[in-house]
Amino acid sequence: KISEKANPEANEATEIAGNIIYHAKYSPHFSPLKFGPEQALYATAESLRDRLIQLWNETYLHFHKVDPKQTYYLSMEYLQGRALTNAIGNLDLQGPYADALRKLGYELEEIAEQEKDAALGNGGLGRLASCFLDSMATLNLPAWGYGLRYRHGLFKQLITKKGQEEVAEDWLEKFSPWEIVRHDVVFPVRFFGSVQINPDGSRKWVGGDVVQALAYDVPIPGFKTKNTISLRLWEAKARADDLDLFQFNEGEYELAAQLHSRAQQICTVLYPGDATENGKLLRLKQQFFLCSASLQDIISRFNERSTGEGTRKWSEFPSKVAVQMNDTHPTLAIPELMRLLMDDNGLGWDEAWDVTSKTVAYTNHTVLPEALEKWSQSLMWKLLPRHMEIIEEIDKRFVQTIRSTRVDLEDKLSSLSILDHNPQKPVVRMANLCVVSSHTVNGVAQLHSDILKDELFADYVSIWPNKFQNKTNGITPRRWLRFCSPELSDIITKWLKTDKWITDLDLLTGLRQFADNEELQSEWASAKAANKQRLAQYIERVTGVSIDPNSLFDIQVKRIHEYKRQLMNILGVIYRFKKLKEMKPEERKKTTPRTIMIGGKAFATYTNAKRIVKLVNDVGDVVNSDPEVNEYLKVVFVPNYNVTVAEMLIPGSELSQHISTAGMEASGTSNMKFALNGCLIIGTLDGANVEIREEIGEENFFLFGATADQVPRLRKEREDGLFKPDPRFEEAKQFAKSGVFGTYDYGPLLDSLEGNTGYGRGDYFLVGYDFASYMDAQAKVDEAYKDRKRWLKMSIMSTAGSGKFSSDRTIAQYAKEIWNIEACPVP
Ligand code: DL6
Repeated sequence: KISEKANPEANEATEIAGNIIYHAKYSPHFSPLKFGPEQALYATAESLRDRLIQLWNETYLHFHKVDPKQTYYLSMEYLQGRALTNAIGNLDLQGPYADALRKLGYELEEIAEQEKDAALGNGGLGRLASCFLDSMATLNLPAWGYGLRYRHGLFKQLITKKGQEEVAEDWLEKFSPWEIVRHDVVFPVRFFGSVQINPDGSRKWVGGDVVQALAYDVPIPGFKTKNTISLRLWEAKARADDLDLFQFNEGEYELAAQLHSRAQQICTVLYPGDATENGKLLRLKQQFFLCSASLQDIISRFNERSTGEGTRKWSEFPSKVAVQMNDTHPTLAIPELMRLLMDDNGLGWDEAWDVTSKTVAYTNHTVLPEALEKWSQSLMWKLLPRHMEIIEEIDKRFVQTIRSTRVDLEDKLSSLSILDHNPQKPVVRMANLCVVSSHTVNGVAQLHSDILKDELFADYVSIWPNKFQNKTNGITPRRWLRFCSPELSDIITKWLKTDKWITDLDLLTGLRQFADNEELQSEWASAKAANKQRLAQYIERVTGVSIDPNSLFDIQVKRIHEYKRQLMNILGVIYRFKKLKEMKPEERKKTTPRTIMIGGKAFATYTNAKRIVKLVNDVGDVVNSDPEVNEYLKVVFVPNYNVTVAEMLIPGSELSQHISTAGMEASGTSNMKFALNGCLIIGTLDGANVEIREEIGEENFFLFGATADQVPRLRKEREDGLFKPDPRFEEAKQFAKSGVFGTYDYGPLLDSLEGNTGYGRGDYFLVGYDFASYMDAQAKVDEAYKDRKRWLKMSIMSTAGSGKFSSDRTIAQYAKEIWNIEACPVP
């Protein structure tokens, strides 16, 4: 007792332990009398939740009182990962929680490992949204996220003899302690139906199906601040009286509950397959559901925060609300806001348009043509008849304006308009709707924003030169360094003599002056070694492959896509394996031992991506069991790549591959996480790689490959048969086809690297062209790794140059240059 009085942390730990026990007893989710690790996780999370609720309430009340302009971030995806360690870290309660759990017989890490990832995303776009929320809260910005509460996320990836298999994600199978259901926040969302014209000429959307959107708030704590914001996730529900009791009692159970079942489908999975008409309809429903529920909520908050002098003027709306559309998925926010303003609130077209276009902004995340969404007009008329009327009117007015002001663009109008009237396939082009309606459009790295301005949206730039901006992506330094690599973080804090870098990442440049310092280098090497050791244990646990912690850890983790060129990576591995096999034992001993880890999910219907996963696994099986070679080379496919796996891989990485065809990766964000953790990059001049290389210094980056402006010419040459492949490329392909890696037919995959396949033109992604310079760069990596001092210096310089890539910087720029919002710290 005496020592606790003298030590406030010990006091706090005792209090927390008491609170954990209280929750284990009185907020039970399991049978009583058991306090295993799982029970401890839920009780610990609930004790934190108490604090988060308190902070959330204070934040909400404060925003309500101050009534600042608020941003709403609309995103179909969030990749939140685990929340426990993050909440404890952001609330600065690491010590007390670790002590409290120790009193109860547990280590904090052991309990944290019980938690499942909240996996409501697919890849970089979703993780970016989650990093942004962390920064919004940390910067005390009045900003919120809106998304959907998918019960089964995207999918869980299993690796079997067949390659990738998908099973439903089970993060919500038991209860999630992090969400607070708001039974009073429910909005009706309509689908189908028809448009009724009232006697006064106004229009109303009536009939159809109506489902209820119920709000679940996930509190997002800022780092060392009281401000705690919301990720508000919508769940779709039918009402009790939607159940047809008569039919039910007649034994027609499915028919009786069809509205319930249709509502349930909406939040079942993220990106349901869209090859069928049903699949397309469901995706469109999901998008509209997110937009409609969120906008009704935003409008009701706008009215609620009225100063008490009667209802607010709608013209004030853009000075109180900013809506950011994360890619085109939430585009329906535009016609839905127009509809709510006109049909439900009586505004005229001009007034509603003025409000809408001053409120919404759009971030583009890809230039890949197949990812630029287009919805069939007939599907839209069926599901959203009123919205189609509004979209037609927006398009008509846009076309009229251009016709009367820009005759020079007349022949461009067919591609600039929102509606594509191609009789074979009339569609709505969502990106065009976004550009026409938004006050600001941004890309996510300088190169990508330049491509948007110079190519994809060039004609729009000539109409609205000031509409287009760049906002280079960023990552939160809390999750991606402080919490996932405490060892390296402590070293950084020690050498910088401050931990302020956690919220002011530019301070990392202070490490540059010590990059040659032997003491720092040795501490740096031991932190890296500890992280590698931890990673090696993890890999053995999940794959059964034992890897050498002294080998060079080389990692490529991201969604599997042909433009990201995991195929080039594995062809390089195949070539390396062949050469190692051909070497004499004494020659092999001189090589740099490497462990190559590749991870990522292939979209369930993307055949070539799944073939790549299979190839990596097959190559791994052969290489890892080859007694001559496996001391020098190991190949591991890391299954079910997600945020938690990334938190294990990234701190233990030494080299990471960001090798997309130049011009195709909008930004990339894992490149930033790796660089921040002192991992060197082998990469092309693509996306944010360009800026990372500028910041960390070209001598610290293994560059190769064609540049974005060379790509069209090279594709043409490839098509015209003018390309002379490097012999190493041919040798690797032939070896891959030779049957060494099993009986699976890799012909169709490898043939996409030549001939008229893939996108209709052979080797669209230029693997063949870039392979030679890729292999040369890999040889430079091997040499550099042999020089330990040089490598460590490069590693320190990578971290030191990563300050620009904090999502705090990105979000501060969005706040100032797009949203026009200011910090609103809770006192
Ligand atoms: O901006 C976040 C993230 C970028 O870092 C990636 O480069 C980009 O591919 C990704 N874009 C998407 C959009 N859909 N597709 N494809 O996920 O956004």
